[in-house]
Amino acid sequence: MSQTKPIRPDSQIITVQQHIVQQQEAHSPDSRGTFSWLLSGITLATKMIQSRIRRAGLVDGALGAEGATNVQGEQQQKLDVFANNALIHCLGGRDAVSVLVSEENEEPVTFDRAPGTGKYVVVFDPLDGSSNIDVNVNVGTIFSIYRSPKPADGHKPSLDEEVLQSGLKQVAAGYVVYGSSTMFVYTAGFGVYGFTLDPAVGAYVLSHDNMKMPQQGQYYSTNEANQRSFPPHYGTYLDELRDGKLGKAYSSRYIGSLVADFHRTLLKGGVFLYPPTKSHASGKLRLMYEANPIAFITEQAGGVATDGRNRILEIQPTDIHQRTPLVLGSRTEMEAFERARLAAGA
Ligand code: P6P
Repeated sequence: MSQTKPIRPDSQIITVQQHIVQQQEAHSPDSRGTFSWLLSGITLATKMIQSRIRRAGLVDGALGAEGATNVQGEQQQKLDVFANNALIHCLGGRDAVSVLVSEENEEPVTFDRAPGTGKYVVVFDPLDGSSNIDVNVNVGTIFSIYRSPKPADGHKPSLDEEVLQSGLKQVAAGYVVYGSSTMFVYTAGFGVYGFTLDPAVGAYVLSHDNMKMPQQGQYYSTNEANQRSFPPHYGTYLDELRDGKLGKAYSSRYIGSLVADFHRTLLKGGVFLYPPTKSHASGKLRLMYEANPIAFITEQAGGVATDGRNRILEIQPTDIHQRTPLVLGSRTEMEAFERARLAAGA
C-alpha cells in the first residue's frame, strides 16, 4: 500500500519566520529584519506558554487561581501570570520594542532604549479565556503591533501618543489558539496566514495559506444567557437567524474564549456577538488587545467587525483597558445585522 503523501515534504515547509521575512521583503524592504526579529519574540513566548498549558495538569501548582486580581478585577490564573511574564521577558529582550501594553498590567511597560531603536509598540492579552484553562477548553494569546509615532520636531512621542492609537494604525496583529493543535494566525496587512506548531520540528509551519472568511456561515456565537439585557434589535436579529430568514437555519456555538469562538468564525463563517449587557453596558471585550487585533484579521479575511454600529478599527482609544461591544463575521450576516439595527432606529 502506498505511503500517504505528506501535505508538504518536510524539506519544503514554510515556517512563520520564513513567511514573515518573505512578506517584509515583498512589501516593506526597508524593514531590515527588525520586524521579523520582533515577531520571533512573540512566537517564542507562545511556544513557552503552550508547553506550560499542555503540562498544566501535571505540573504541581500550575493550575488554579494565582490568588490575586488583575487590573480588570478578574481573578488571575497561575497560567495568566506565566503567560504575561513570558511575553514581557521575550519582547523586553528585543530593543525594537519601545512599549508593551498587557491586559495583566495596569500601566504600559516602558523600556529605556538607545535613540532610534525602540520603534514598535506591542499590545497583548497574554492568555485570553483563562477561566476555561482548568477545564481544558481552548484558550489563546492575542496581540497587536503598532509603530511608535515618529518624533515630531525632535521630541519623543508621549506615552499616550505611543499607546492610544486607533486599530487602523496596526502594522500587524495575530493570535495563537491553544487547542487540539497550537495555531499561530497573523496578518501584516497583506492577507491572513495560519501556521500549525509541529512539535517534531518545534516550529510553526504554514498550514492555512491566505485565509478567507466564507461569505456566509451557519453559526451564530453569543452568550445567550445575557440576551434579555441586549438592546432589542440584537434579539430580533438572532430570531431571524434562528428562523432561517437568511436562507438557512443557524446553529449556536459559544465556547467563552474569544480566540476559539473567533477562529471558528474565521474558518466556517457566521457571526460572533458580544453586545452591551446589563453588567457591561459598554461591552465586556477590550478594544486594544481583543477587539482591534481580531477586527484587523477579520477585515483582512474579507469579513466585517463593528461595535454594533461603527467600524472597530476607527475607534480612537482613550484608555488602554477600555471595553467595547463587538459584532463581527461574514458579510452576509453582518449586512443583515446592519439592516436589523437600522430598522430598529438603533
Ligand atoms: P462571558 C474571556 O474571559 C473573555 O474575555 C473572552 O475571551 C470571551 O469571549 C468572553 O470573555 C466571555 O465572556 O461573559 O460570555 O463569559
